[in-house]
Amino acid sequence: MERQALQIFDDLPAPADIRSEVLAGLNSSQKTLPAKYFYDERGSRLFEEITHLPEYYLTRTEIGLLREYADEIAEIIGRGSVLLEYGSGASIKIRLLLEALRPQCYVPMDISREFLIASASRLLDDYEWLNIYAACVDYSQDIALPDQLLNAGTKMAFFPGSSMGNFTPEQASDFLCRVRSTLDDGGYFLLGVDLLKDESILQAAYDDSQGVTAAFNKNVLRHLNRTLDGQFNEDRFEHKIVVNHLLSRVEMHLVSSIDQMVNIAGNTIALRSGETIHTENSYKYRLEHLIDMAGSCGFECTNIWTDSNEYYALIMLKC
Ligand code: AVI
Repeated sequence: MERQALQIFDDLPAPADIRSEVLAGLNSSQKTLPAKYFYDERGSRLFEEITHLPEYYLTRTEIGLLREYADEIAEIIGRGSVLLEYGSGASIKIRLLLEALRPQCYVPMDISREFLIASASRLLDDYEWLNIYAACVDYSQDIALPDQLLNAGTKMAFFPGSSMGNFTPEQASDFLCRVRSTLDDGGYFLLGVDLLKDESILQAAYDDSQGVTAAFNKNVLRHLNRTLDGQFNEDRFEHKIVVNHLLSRVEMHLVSSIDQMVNIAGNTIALRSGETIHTENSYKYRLEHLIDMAGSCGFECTNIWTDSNEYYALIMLKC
């Protein structure tokens, strides 16, 4: 591909889709909001802060694994690949692979446009040889990346941070199959997943002592106030975590602290005191289960790298 340091591709859902998705969730018997709406610019910054919290073991464990195994990963993939990252955020982790992999093109995909472009620009300053094709997309839905990119060589998809844990098992399976069809035969998928563990560790990781996760949870209300002309008052909600053993997931909720009526997108939503809006699921995986799911989409697992506590795993899948 010809060198053009930064290209930008936009394919975000139209505001009408956001409105109907949000109203459908708020009108269900268990109120819900899609977790992807945490991530406006402030939400992305708060999530960055979470990743540095002592209780949030996921990021530092994954970074440790990437540092330790970057060369091994590069030996498997080779140089000159097209490197696709789903949910690239601040594009920090990819830095641990870039020198070893030397891809011909890096394709960060994220829903937060400001964050995506700022992160891509910082990468270009630091890696003058790098081509970046920044895609502002909702990767939980179908994405049509241009053929010029998809036909350019071996592709490796990277989905770190246990972000797949924020999908339901059905969404995770659909996602794996969509990545498989984007990659073609010969492609690779490096996936970071959080593993099942003790409740106390999970509870602390999602309800930290500094209240950063609480602020992140409430940020979804601010974001929707701005995007859909809403009137949520975040002081009337409490952050709550439920470790759901039956479903192997940590749930985040916002609990209404009073009976209240909230206007949003031209509708009025009634909340009783104590009623919750379910804002996020973080599924925790068993390795065998994940490998089975990937296998049913046509992936073969070639490598598993875990830390000494077996809290977290990096998994290499081959098409
Ligand atoms: C992005 N995602 C994998 C995080 C998680 O752990 O589920 C989001 C998060 N929610 C609360 N803390 C962090």
